[in-house]
Amino acid sequence: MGYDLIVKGGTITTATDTYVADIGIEKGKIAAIGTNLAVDGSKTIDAKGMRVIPGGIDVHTHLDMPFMGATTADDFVSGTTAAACGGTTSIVDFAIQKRGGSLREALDTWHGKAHGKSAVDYAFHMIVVDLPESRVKEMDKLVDEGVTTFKLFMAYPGIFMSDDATIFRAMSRTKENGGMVCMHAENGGVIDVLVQKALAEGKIEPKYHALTRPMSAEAEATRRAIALAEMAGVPLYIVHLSAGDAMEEVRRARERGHPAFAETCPQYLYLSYEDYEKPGFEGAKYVMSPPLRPKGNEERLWKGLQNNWLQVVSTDHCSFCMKAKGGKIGKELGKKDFSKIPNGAPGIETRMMLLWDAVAKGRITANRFVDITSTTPAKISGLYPRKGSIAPGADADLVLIDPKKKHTIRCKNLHMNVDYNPYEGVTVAGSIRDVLVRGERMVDGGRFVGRTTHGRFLKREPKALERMLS
Ligand code: DUC
Ligand code: ZN
Ligand code: ZN
Repeated sequence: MGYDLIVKGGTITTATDTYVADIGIEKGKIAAIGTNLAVDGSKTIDAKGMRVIPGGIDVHTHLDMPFMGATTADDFVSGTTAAACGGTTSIVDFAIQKRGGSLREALDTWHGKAHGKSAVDYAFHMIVVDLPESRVKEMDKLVDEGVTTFKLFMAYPGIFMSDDATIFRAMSRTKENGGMVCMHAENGGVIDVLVQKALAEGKIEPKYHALTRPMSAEAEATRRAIALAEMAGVPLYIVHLSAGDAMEEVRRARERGHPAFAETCPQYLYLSYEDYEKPGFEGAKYVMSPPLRPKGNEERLWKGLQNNWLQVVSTDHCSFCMKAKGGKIGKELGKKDFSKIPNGAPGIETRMMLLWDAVAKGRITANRFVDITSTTPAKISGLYPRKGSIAPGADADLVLIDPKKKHTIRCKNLHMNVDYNPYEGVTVAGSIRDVLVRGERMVDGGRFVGRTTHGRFLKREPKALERMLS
């Protein structure tokens, strides 16, 4: 008897190689790769003419998250269905510590939100908002349970923001326990002053969200975060980097030998400040933090991706409807005050196709595309080689891209539970045809056919970066 399933004759594309072969799958794992694998009763998927890539890994999502008086439109069911349809087979979502609460409590809450409600495999980061010395040891326990990354904020005073002492304390602990700090790097204190000043002057429209969060507030915080990591002697991962000036800080740190890493997101590559100037309240669709930057900034980020000054593209998927839906408040909350617009935008379903379009346009190679959307995210977050690779023994998380089937992004054809799409009407070069998560079909011919109970919690390995760098 042959394999459970053979993906036949596709162009296998990894972070390093491109070749035509068959992939034999057994018990959800890749069992063999070869030419003309014997079918011998196996089911087959004809992948001729398709690109076969390791499933996308989105290491930055917010599903079922309460934030700024609202709750994200997507929960784990809709968010991970959308992820699968968009070629993403694993996500790392953010659990959030309550001020004064334990990390354990927060993790249990997020396990409850995701367990039995996810189409794709999932892991968690922990957002730390409150870390007195007495709680530091709680981090070790999380690392033991596979929650190895801790997001801290230098922005959102009064909600998430940590002071330098807290950040340094958390970083120092990751040196002991093999975890890593992920940083939201914007100077929240300065931004707060600018926001209050704008509001006092009657500046209430969505564009003031961007105008009160300058690039230099991101660059300064990035520089400070790197300095703190250098003092603690630990690697650092900057999340959702938007500004070219902040990227230069990461680049400089790497050049002097400090292991600093950063992700950017499609919105910073494809959208710009001009979107805030759309008529009426339209600009609210793009209110996220950090904000969209002036035209020209995106060219710097593309250059960063080409040169490995940026290593990952994630989404920061954090969807809010424009208008209230299903009892959930929307962005309209900030109609009279931009600072009350729930921050965030949808992106989990469109990341892979937007980035594949960059391959078609010659901005990045197909191998670099796999590297920044799957392999390096897996390596940095402690999921590699189980995820992020096409190799015997790896999970059979495979995506078949039809590189010739252009399609136009339309909100009505997507699976995210949100009433707009930032890329409405944009035509991209390829389409996601088939998606497997651990050998099980999630998408067939572009249609979702999976189970939203299939996804499993991924316990991640500590010291991921040490392994990656050695
Ligand atoms: N930025 C957003 O836009 N939304 C959620 C949190 C964040 O950092
Ligand atoms: Zn953030
Ligand atoms: Zn985020």
